Amino acid sequence: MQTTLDVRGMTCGHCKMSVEGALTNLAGVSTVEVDLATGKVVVTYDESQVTVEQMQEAVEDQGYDVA
Ligand SMILES: [Cu+2]
Repeated sequence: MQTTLDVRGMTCGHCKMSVEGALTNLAGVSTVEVDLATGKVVVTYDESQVTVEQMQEAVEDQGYDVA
């Protein structure tokens, strides 16, 4: 499965790495592509292992908002 999260509040490379790291750490997430300019985060995942809600929580735990 693939989903696109709309993440608000990322401003620099460190933000990008924080979000990428938090999502990549979730079991079931295989790839994460962050577009810093638009805030779009494309996640490829196994829906039997992880939910979009868990991804949102992981991003929010890093201090960013998911629209
Ligand atoms: Cu930053």
